[in-house]
Amino acid sequence: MKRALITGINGMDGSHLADLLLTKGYEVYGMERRSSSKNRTNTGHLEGRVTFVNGDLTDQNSLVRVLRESDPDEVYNLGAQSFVGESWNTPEQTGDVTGMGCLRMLEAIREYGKDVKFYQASTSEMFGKMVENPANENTPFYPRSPYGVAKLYAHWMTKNYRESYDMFNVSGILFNHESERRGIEFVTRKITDGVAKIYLGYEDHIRLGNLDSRRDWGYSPDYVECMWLMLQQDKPEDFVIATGKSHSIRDFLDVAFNCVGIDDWSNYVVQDERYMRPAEIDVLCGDSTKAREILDWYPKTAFQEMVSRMVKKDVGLLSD
Ligand code: F7E
Repeated sequence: MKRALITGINGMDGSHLADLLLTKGYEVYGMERRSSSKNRTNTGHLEGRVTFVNGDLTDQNSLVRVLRESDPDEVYNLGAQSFVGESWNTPEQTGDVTGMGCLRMLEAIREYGKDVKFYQASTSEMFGKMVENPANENTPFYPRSPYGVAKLYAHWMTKNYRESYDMFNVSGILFNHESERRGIEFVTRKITDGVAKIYLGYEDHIRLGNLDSRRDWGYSPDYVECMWLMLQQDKPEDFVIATGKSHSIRDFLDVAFNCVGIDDWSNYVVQDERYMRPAEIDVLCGDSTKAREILDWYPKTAFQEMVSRMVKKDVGLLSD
């Protein structure tokens, strides 16, 4: 039986990846920080099936301990300060967890000394102000946030340790991906939660920032499959994972409001300066031809289907 360690187990991707690996017969270990109030909203259903271990990406020795406890064949580094907007408020902490945290895990694996395959959660935020559209594995990077810069450091460290120490390290450069388990601070879930509240009569508007930015949005359960596939290859390589289609926040609003029978949402959305970013990425769009050719991966869930699932889930949660 293979053993996997997932950092960031309680996040959206961590919980979907754990679900997937359990169906494949893995013994799954999930790393979380010790805290008095556990955030197991996404992982409550995994209690008893996943072994939760205490560790912190800002504490080198805790990572070595976690590796000894879990003795993994595969490590998926999904832990991060992952909210781009927050990274301007806490740039140093973002650099420490999101950038240095990856280096610490790579060092811990070296120290541990056994053959461990390593997956790093790289991101389309590294392309930032895209110099080529759609972006592929050879497109130059131009991050636009402290988060994007920290992720780029982690990305290059993953590659550097692969080349320096012959480690099986891969980076998945994933474009935006969402699901019913997305945190409420991200725009997609903020919208689906807001639409559900308006539909049920709890609120009368949603406050948002820039409505014109465009993102290439896929569905998280489809995307975690790539993480696993990348570690099953003979050769460690990096892959761009995307749908190849970009939609604006306005498009997202159209579909989400449409799910509850509202065609014109203009009276329900208020633009608020507080949610504007110091530097914005206008458009992100990715080309995952390499993943299709080598991993035989393609996105299964359409944009409309994903939005509709998220709205339905939020209406259900608020109606309970
Ligand atoms: O913003 C705009 C905002 O916070 C998307 C993370 O998973 O994907 C995610 O990062 C867009 C931006 O996600 C609001 O300005 C407008 O243009 O949902 P988001 P993100 O920044 O794209 C990448 C790939 C990651 O790696 C990240 O970890 O939506 N926007 N109004 C807003 N965004 C938020 N959060 N809130 C608003 O009210």
